Formats: sequence, C-alpha cells, structure tokens
Amino acid sequence: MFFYKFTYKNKHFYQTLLYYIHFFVLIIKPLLIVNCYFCLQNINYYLKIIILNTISSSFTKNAKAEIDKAQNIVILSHKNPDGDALGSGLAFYNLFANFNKKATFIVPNQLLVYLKWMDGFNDIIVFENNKSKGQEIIKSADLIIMIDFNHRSRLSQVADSVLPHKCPKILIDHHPDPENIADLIYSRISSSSTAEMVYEFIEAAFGKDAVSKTIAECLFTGIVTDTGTFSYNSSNQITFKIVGELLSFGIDKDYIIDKIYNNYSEYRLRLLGHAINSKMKVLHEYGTAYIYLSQKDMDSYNFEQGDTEGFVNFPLSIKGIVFSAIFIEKDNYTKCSFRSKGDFPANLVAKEHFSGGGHKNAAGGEYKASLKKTIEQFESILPEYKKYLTVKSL
Ligand SMILES: [Mn+2]
Repeated sequence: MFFYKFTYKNKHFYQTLLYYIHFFVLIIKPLLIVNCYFCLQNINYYLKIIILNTISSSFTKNAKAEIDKAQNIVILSHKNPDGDALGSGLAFYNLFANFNKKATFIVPNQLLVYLKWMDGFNDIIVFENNKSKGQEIIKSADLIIMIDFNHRSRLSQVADSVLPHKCPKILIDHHPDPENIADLIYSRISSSSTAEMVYEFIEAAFGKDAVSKTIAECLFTGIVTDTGTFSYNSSNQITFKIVGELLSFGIDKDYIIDKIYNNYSEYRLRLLGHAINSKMKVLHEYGTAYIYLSQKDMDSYNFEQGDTEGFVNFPLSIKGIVFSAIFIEKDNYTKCSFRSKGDFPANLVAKEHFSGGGHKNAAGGEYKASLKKTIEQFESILPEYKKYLTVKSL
C-alpha cells in the first residue's frame, strides 16, 4: 500500500495539502452553500414548470382550486396581442361569465380590429388607453391568469402592476424558455397554440360541458391564427384531435376562417400590393427576403391595426427563400417579425439581434433605431447565418 511517510522531504507536500484544505473550508464551502441554495431554487423552478406532452393532473387540480376560490380574476396577455392571445383570453373570459365569476381581460396595448366579431372583444381593457383603470383592476384581483407569453418583457408597462402583486398567478403558454413569473405554470412548447392548451385545461378541470359554442369559437380562432390555418406549427396530432372536438360544439369553421382572413379593408390589400411590389428586397444568396414599411407607406393606405398581419409570410412563397422578415417603422423604434421554413431558427435571430424571441419558424422583436438602420443591421448579420440559410434552399 502506498502512503506518504512524514519526513522532512515531503513536509512541503503536507503544508500545501493543509493550505488547500483551509482554502476549501474558508472560500469554497460558503460558495458551495450559496450555489446549492440557487440550485434548490432552480429545482423548485423546474418542478413548477410542467413540461409534458399533455396537461398534468397536479396543474389541473391546483389551477382549478385557485379559480374556484377566486372572486375577481384578471386574464392577461402580451403586448400586440395576436389571434391566439385574444382567442385564449376571450375563451377564459366567456367561461368565467358562464360561471358568474367577475373577470376582466387586460392587454397592454392595441387590438386587432379584424377580430372584433369575437364575443367579449368590446369588454377587453387596453391598459395603454386607460392606465389608472387597468392598475385599479389589477390591484383588486385575487387571481391573475397569464396566457400566450412567458416573459415579463412581453407585458411592457403592465409588468409594474402585475409582478409585485401578491395574489396567485397561473401561466399557460407554448413559447420556449419560460421565466419564473407565476405560481402555477403549464408550458408545452410542442403545442400549436395557447388556445389548444386552454382547451385541454378547461376540459380537464371543468369537463366538456363547460365549453360553450362561443368558447369553442374563440379557441378555434387561436389555433387557426397561430398555425396559419394549419400550415405550420401544427404537426402534432393533439392539435387535430382538439380541433375535432371544437367542431363538435357546433362552430362554423368556414365562417370563422372567412372572418379571420377575408375581413380586411380595401386599403389593406392595396398596402400588401405596394409592399410586395415596391418595398420587398430579395437576397437570393442568403435565401432571405424582407419587406420594409415606413410610417408614410402606412399613412398613404389608411393603416388600421392588424393590416400588416400576415405580410411576413408572403416572401416565403418565393422558391429558395427560407427566411423572411418584415420591418415596420414606429415612433422611436422599428418593429420586426420573422418567419422561416424548416430548421432555420428565426427565434435565434430575433433573440440575438432584435431584443425578441418566439418560435423556431415564427418570431418577433424590435430594434431601437430608424427603419434604415434596422435594415442595415439585418443585412449585416445575414452572413453569420449563411450556412444555415442556403443548405435547404439548394
Ligand atoms: Mn401563441
């Protein structure tokens, strides 16, 4: 057996060893304790986030208990709410109305006017338009249900009223990387839409009988708008199973799709023509095309909220184009939306360069600069992604 004999020769070794033991006790140990604390915090966080292929019974049970207890519920979604945010929120709003529970649906800003046919749309509170009323409603809430977002940045100024609030918070969402901003979180990235998850939850917690035709219409709208009518983000059979069930509530699928896509003004179609004809740049070498619209472009075509919705998808119809973007000039920044085909991660570009994020094939962000500067920035980063952009297009 090998061991050190304490001799003068290896005295130095023992001194060094003692020094390291001392070092460990004094410095590393407190660090380990702190680290361990954060580890436990993280474990707690991950335990809270239920990332499963389907809804868990513990989430259903706990979220239902909170809803049963609550008397004053606030439903909350993200800024620039899309069809999924509005459809999921209105589904809850109509559900609580059927339960005779007081509920308010709040969104941070602007509404898509082409969705105003949805039941409850006119009752939605736009925080930006009535800040003090919004703050008051949030203050008196005894439950907050957050849908179709998972990060405080998506709340803009509403975050200051919501995050410090001590009432229980439930979050249901399908975006990647959920932030720890709620007590009960149901996160399923494989889901086509939040609407799909809201259906799962309502069915599991309150049974199919709780789903009215109105609720089914709201949820169907959410699924249709988030999947481009099942053209992307919808390869999971759960989506179609749920859509099948929604149809069983007697909704008129064709009527809803017509209301979503054929409900624009003449100006919107002319703006699309102008955008594609004069404001689209195609960069074949990068498999990329983008549209850029200034405030002047929008004004000349009597822009209404939601008019540019879907424009970003058109460049992807060009052969060889796998990545498309639209840049829209705002007061002091430029709004950016990205779409991609296949494996190209549009959300990575949004996250790394445009303070945004989203799904792999559909993402968004913003750039605090003029339209011209934003476009320059976009073109300058494309070489970074060239190898991914051209592989599929060959
Ligand atoms: Mn969504």
